[in-house]
Amino acid sequence: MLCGFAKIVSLLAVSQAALGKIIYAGINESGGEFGVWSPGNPGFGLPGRLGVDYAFINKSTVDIFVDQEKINLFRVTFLMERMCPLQYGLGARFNETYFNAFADAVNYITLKKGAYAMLDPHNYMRYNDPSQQPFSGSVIGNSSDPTAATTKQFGQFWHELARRFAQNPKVLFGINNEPHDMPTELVLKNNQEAINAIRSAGARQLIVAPGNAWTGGHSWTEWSCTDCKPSSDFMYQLVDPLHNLAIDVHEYLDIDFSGGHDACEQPAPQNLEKLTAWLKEHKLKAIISEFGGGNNEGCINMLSEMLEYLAANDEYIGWTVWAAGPIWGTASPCCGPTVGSLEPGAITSEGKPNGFSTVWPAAIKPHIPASKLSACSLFFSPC
Ligand SMILES: *[C@@H]1O[C@H](CO)[C@@H](O)[C@H](O)[C@H]1NC(C)=O
Ligand SMILES: *[C@@H]1O[C@H](CO)[C@@H](O)[C@H](O)[C@H]1NC(C)=O
Ligand SMILES: *[C@@H]1O[C@H](CO)[C@@H](O)[C@H](O)[C@H]1NC(C)=O
Ligand SMILES: CC(=O)N[C@H]1CO[C@H](CO)[C@@H](O)[C@@H]1O
Repeated sequence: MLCGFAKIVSLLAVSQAALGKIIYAGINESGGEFGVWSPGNPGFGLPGRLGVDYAFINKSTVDIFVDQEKINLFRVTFLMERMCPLQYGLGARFNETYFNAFADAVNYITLKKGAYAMLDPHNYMRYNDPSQQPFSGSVIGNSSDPTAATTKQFGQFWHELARRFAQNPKVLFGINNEPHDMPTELVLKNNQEAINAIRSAGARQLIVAPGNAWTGGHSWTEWSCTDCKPSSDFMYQLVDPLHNLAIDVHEYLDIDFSGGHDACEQPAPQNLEKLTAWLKEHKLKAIISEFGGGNNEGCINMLSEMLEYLAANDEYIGWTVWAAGPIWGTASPCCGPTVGSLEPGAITSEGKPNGFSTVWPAAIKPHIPASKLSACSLFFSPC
């Protein structure tokens, strides 16, 4: 945390040379999954009210991010229990009202603004009770739980969602947010079912597959519970006939990697080393779809260091920082209670400028390879 300024300057100098491999840079648009947290009340918040309990994006702030900040990727969250109401069950039957609002957000980002949108079912690979997310809900494919949705149903859900976006080359498919505390074999199985379903729907875009243990990069090669073998033992077995697959990784920089503290104490370059080696060994790419740090010199240095590391290693093709979104209000989605969100125009709970005015210009914006971000990727997405 000492000599921070000198460090930032030298990192920036390096960054100019290292830029160019990052294809996607952007932010989480969190909000479509909001308004369900209520211990002991499974139905609470379902279906929820658009614009009150939850909302997908604010088009004006998406404009700011694209036109002024030059990002090209938004991760757009939604809740599977809203897309597939409990009375329908998980599968191909959607709530068209919820879908239309979600599609409107995705289409605005992609068709109107020309950026990419990663679809993010923010469900921890669980379905049926989001009331105490991230711990509630039955694990998808848990065959000893009669109330759990099956892996096959998960495939039906993905087939339908992918079919609806198959003609939009700016859409990326994030299979699910942060699987955890479940057999890693089952994460692999559910991921593979989703990949098969997406491809069989005729969709050719990039698929982003998570591992177990909250898809943490630092713990990629480690056991995370009694039945939770390392993600590294399984995820290389995923088969995509189009070879347009990347690994989804989350990496916060605070002491326990949760994003809940304002101090950054976990250096990404060291902590991602084993994951990077694994990606290299299996010729895989990764997107860091969640990360963040607080509004302080230590975090600003360490965020810069992290983005520098990603730019310097070909295994990483993109990132989205956590989080903007229209209904965070003064709440902090990341990194201690005083940072606020990254949503332009919003303030912190202390009435101060939020992370969009503090962390973003200091640590994130300098690493957006603006002129180099291009629609021409290594992958399917055409220019
Ligand atoms: C579908 O979503 C709309 C908008 O939130 C809601 O009013 C309606 O009750 C939902 N339908 C079901 C079956 O959940
Ligand atoms: C699967 O379901 C059984 C029965 O409800 C439960 O005991 C077990 O913890 C569940 N497994 C996971 C990974 O949630
Ligand atoms: C959307 O963002 C604009 C620009 O920051 C702001 O003026 C407006 O109040 C926001 N709308 C909502 C509903 O949050
Ligand atoms: C670090 C962080 O704030 N993570 C949160 C992301 O948002 C989900 C809900 O949308 C929370 O459950 C996580 O704790």
